[in-house]
Amino acid sequence: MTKQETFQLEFENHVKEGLSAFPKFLSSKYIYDDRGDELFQQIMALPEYYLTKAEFNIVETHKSKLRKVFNAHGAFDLIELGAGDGKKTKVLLKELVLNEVEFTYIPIDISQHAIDDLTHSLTTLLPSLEVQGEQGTYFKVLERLATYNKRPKVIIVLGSNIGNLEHPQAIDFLKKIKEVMSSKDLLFMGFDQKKNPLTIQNAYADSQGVTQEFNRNLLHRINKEMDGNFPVDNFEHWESYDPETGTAKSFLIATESCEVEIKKLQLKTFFKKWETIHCEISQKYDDDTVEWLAHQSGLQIEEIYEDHQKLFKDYLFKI
Ligand code: AVI
Repeated sequence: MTKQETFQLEFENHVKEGLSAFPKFLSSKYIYDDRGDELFQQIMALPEYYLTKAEFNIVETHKSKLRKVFNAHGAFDLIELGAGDGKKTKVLLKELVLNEVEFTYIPIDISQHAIDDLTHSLTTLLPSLEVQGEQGTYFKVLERLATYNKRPKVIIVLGSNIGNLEHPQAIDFLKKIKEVMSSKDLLFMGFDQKKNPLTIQNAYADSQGVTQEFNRNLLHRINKEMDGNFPVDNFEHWESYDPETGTAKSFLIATESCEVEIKKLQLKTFFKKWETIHCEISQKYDDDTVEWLAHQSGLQIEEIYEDHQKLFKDYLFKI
């Protein structure tokens, strides 16, 4: 079975499970086809979605410090998990290249398309940069790199992607990264912070409805790829941020009762009016919570970087 076929089967099993459950759920992991990627790019450009701008500010402000920290043990591999379009990373890469630091940039992404686009744009922007894109799941590639590459590793995970995982899965994710790290390696990771609840609520319930379309893409994908008949326009996006737990939750809510048939799965499922599908969590953190996650995973916080509006933080970890 190809990687694509395995992923598709996983998606189908997930849909079967999530739509047969009570309450119903679907994972935001499956939003990202080409249309989903494009909608996420639009989200990152929204005035309300402060995360990208804040992390960009962190990288821009602290780039020279980061260069020194990353380069502390000489030549290294800069490994990025979930590279995307690399807009924030490009600031770091430029800083390293302009200062003639010896390193190889290794972006890892599940999408070969994303890797190819990024590599292509870097060839023009920074011709002397050594790029070695790797397509695949993070941990398989990381394990392989840890076995064959003996230079110190700096692993970067930007964008608070960890926030889309519940705490136990986040710990699992950090533990897996920790397993491939040795004493000279570093992990640099973004964690969106708890703040005025309204700022968070607005970031995930934008006035242009892009986040709604982003979530609805799950239903479009089911209709297209599994021969489903979701009346997509009858599902509205609802965001609910809990300032106590720091969890922002996304739902799609049926505004009319309906029966949905998904032929490929031989599944019929009924929605009552106002019934929900839980689609995503976007966890917000504080230093204590990140400290706890690090402790649970066998990592130590070495340094914390913050943007000028105090919205977002990147943490530097070692083992
Ligand atoms: C990818 N991830 C970190 C985004 C977030 O903020 O949770 C996904 C997203 N969902 C709605 N808007 C953005």
